[in-house]
Amino acid sequence: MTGTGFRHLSVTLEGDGIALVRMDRPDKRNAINDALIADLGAFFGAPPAGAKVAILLGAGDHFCAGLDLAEHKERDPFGVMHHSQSWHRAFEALEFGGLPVVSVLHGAVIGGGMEIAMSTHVRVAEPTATYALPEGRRGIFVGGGASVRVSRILGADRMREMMLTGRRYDARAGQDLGLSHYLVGAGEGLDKARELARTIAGNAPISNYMMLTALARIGDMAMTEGLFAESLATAMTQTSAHAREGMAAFLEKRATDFKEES
Ligand code: 1HE
Repeated sequence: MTGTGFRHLSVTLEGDGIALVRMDRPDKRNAINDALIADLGAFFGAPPAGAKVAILLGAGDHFCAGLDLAEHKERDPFGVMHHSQSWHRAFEALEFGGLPVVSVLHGAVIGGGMEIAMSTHVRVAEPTATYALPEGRRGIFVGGGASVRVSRILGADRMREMMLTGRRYDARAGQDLGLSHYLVGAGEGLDKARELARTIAGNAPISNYMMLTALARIGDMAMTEGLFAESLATAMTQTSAHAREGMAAFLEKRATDFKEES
């Protein structure tokens, strides 16, 4: 199945419930304009029925070159606030919408491209991947969530140094720093992403849902609240039909058969 109605995304629903979501502006290095943000928000806000996992990638030689500097228009502070928040809404839908997302990172993972990438749950990098936050050179600031999501991974100290000096991290350094979870050979990213997506799709849907919606939020809480929220999440999960099926399948030495729960 191929999705329609998007301006800069091409979507294919493969077998096994894997949705291939490709940012499709290779001539502009998949730079993010308002239409692409709207497409990402629309897809991840309402993923197609049957999608269990998404793989997000960029067409051509780059994942994403960040904010579209050509379509960038001057706005008043209110306008910039709305624009930044439109990115936040799209990437919130991506991170917390309930659909696990595996990204394939290659070439430029720059500025807003890094902000999208760090919203994805599992990141596979190829050797060409380059990470940078050149906002300081352009006279702007991050506005798509990097101060939170990149900081969580690198720490505010390292992110600040990266922005101040314009440092670029290559794929090896990115892997060592946690910007990617897997570093594979040239051209091997999509195969690895499919392998990981199939594993994720085999988990109980309710467990995946809790991992996506609870863990990052619990990480933001103080210990008492975090432990309480964990107990609530486990109470929801462990009393589900998926838990009964998952544990029974193990004890009966058979494959699991997870049905969608209401
Ligand atoms: C673009 C963009 C873009 C390419 N906006 N048009 N992002 C940046 O500062 C990154 C800017 N881009 C680059 O550094 C380079 O383009 C790349 C390293 C990504 C790729 O280099 P290369 O040699 O493969 O391509 P190119 O020749 O530089 O670009 C090809 C075309 O894509 C060219 O257009 P053309 O009409 O001349 O063919 C470029 O203008 C166009 N292009 N990147 C618009 N970003 C919410 S805040 C987020 C803030 C940010 O994201 S700041 C980071 C912005």
